[in-house]
Amino acid sequence: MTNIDEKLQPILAEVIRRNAGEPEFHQAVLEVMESLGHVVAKHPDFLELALIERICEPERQIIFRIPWVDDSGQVQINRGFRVQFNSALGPYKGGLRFHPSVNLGIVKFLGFEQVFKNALTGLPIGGGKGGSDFDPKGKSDGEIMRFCQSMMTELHRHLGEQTDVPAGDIGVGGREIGYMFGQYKRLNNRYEAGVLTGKAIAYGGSRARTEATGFGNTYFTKAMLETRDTDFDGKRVVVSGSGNVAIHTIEKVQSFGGKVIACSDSSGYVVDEAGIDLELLQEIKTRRRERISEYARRRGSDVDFVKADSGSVWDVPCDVAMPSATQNELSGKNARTLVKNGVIAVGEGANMPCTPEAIRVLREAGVLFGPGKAANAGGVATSALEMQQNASRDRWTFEQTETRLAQIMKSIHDRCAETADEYGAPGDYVLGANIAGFVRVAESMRMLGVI
Ligand code: NDP
Ligand code: 2IT
Repeated sequence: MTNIDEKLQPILAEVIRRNAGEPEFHQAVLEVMESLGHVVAKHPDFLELALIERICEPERQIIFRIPWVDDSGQVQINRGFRVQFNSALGPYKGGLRFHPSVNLGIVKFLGFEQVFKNALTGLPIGGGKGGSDFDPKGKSDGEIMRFCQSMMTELHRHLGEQTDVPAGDIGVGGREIGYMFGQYKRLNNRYEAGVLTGKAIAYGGSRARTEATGFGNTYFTKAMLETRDTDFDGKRVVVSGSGNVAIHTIEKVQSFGGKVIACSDSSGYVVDEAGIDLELLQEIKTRRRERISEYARRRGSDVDFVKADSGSVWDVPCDVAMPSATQNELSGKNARTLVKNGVIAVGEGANMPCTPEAIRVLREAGVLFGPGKAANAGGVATSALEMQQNASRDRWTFEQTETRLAQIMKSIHDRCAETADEYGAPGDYVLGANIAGFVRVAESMRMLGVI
């Protein structure tokens, strides 16, 4: 706790005590607390009004049973979660994750980060997160649909376009959102388009929402590079993962002239010195839902596949690293390798992908570092634009939506940079993001009374 202001130490100790066994949640809270020393010196009322304690305590946590029947007729049980973290700025907003690792602590870390991320967008959205320990891998389309319907049969009573608006995250894309929206509509007998985002364009989705997180991180990272008078042109870039965020990061980086030479999934990584063939990657990962080794097999002897237990994608030398898979996927050791290989910027597409040690190594080496709650905010920001289109019964073109996204990312970047300057830490986007997000939420809560 050495980097934490002494006034904040008892608050952190209490968060750890009352949320025992939730290391990811502790990690997310600790990172924010490390940035708040100067804030409480400037705003003593935040301490007097227990605003920090209140922000660390979710408004509501829902845990429920999800029974469903698999293709062999066997009854299966999963656990569902929705943590409605903070609604000071608007309805709870944040994705649903389907992955066997999902537990309450992971959902709480994601919900906590979401509160500040959503505040940074400047849009009227509170923070929440949810999901299930359901593993979508290897499931048939019918099993996915029955699971999604069962999940929504319980979840629907807690949602509403003015109450709580989920979207996708790991394991939840357009297909799952469609099944959940269908079931919500059936249960409520009303077409409440704004209750879920990430919908297909055909029935109320926003153009550019699918691309938004990856595009947004690329815009954010480009803005960081510009502070050092450089850009993506000709840079070697490594993107981890090969899901929604990774694929559209690769797409945008390539459009800015960067060369993405490696990407991964949980089974391993591929290195393609010619530059990742995006069309082939999408065919394999998005349409056929196959493993990344299939990319190497289809590309032939020029492309290496390395299994996850034999190496890390961060061993591949690059100028820019964009972790876009999952939490704690980039360790201190990986960060030292990146620094040794001359990395100049790291933009977090995933939520909390760098361990605290990795962040320390990168910051000490002077690497530009864009924390997830700022760099990956383009996804949720475009979700808010989807809600706006639904509320006004309008639909925007791809260009209109992407232009708004690009403006939002630039303004998040500038806000983080200005806040870091104001608090005496120029170039420290972690401090800038944590303070700018926190202050917006805390000031709103102060005005709303003891809630
Ligand atoms: P997807 O499910 O589309 O893709 C996830 C990718 O990460 C896959 O390649 C997956 O590999 C890999 N991955 C997931 N878990 C692990 C793990 N435990 N170890 C190694 N690799 C793993 O999810 P998204 O692209 O939507 O999400 C990626 C990250 O971005 C997450 O951290 C998410 O919270 C964050 N994010 C997503 C947003 C969105 O709009 N979708 C918005 C902001 C952040 P495999 O297929 O082998 O599991
Ligand atoms: O982590 C995230 O910001 C998301 N998964 C997207 C949330 C949203 O509501 O669009």
